[in-house]
Amino acid sequence: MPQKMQLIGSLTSPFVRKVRIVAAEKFVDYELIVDTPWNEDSRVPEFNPLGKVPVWVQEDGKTLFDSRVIVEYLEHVSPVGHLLPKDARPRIAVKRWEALADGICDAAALVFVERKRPAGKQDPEWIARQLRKVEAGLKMMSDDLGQQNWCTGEFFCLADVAVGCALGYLEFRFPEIDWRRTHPNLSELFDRMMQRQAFKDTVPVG
Ligand code: GSF
Repeated sequence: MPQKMQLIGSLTSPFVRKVRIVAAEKFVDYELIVDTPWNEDSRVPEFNPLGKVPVWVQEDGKTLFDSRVIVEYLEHVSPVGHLLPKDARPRIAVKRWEALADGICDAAALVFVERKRPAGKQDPEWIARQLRKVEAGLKMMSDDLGQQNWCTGEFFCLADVAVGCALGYLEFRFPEIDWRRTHPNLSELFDRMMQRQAFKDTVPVG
């Protein structure tokens, strides 16, 4: 008996949020298994040897990671709510936006982890290096968005989902980074996205 598809993830991860939003926008039904990889009793390593969330479990039990692979899979299994163009050039442009947004999340997550270490063991230069990546990434996002309604122009797509998850993660974990003031166009884009039910339903908690 095939099982229901499952998403294993935490309620704070921007990468998990990206998958939750894509699944919701494409009406893909699945069971959310909440598991924080940092917890001692986390079962994530049983599904992903890299120990990271999100992990997607298909009906036949086969697992998928990372978030970029999972969203490609979701685009393939559900014929509605296309979020990834089929033609190479526009598709690559969307994946580049996703790489930029995910890269900001990677750098921010490294700061979050470093700040959980005892104060005396934290490396301020390492933190400063990661925060420079976040700031430079935000500037490129803002420059590339310009005054368009959505990241790639006319229509909402995966690029906007990834950017929205990155901005929402910064708002949640790094309130001291005032991206809304330095990049008003990103602020308008984020508020536009927050009107969508999939974004409302996945605001980071905890
Ligand atoms: C990144 C996932 C990730 O870093 C993806 O899915 O796109 N390239 C991957 N997940 C973090 C949680 S969070 O910061 O979003 C994670 O699971 N970290 C646990 C660990 O052991 O690094």
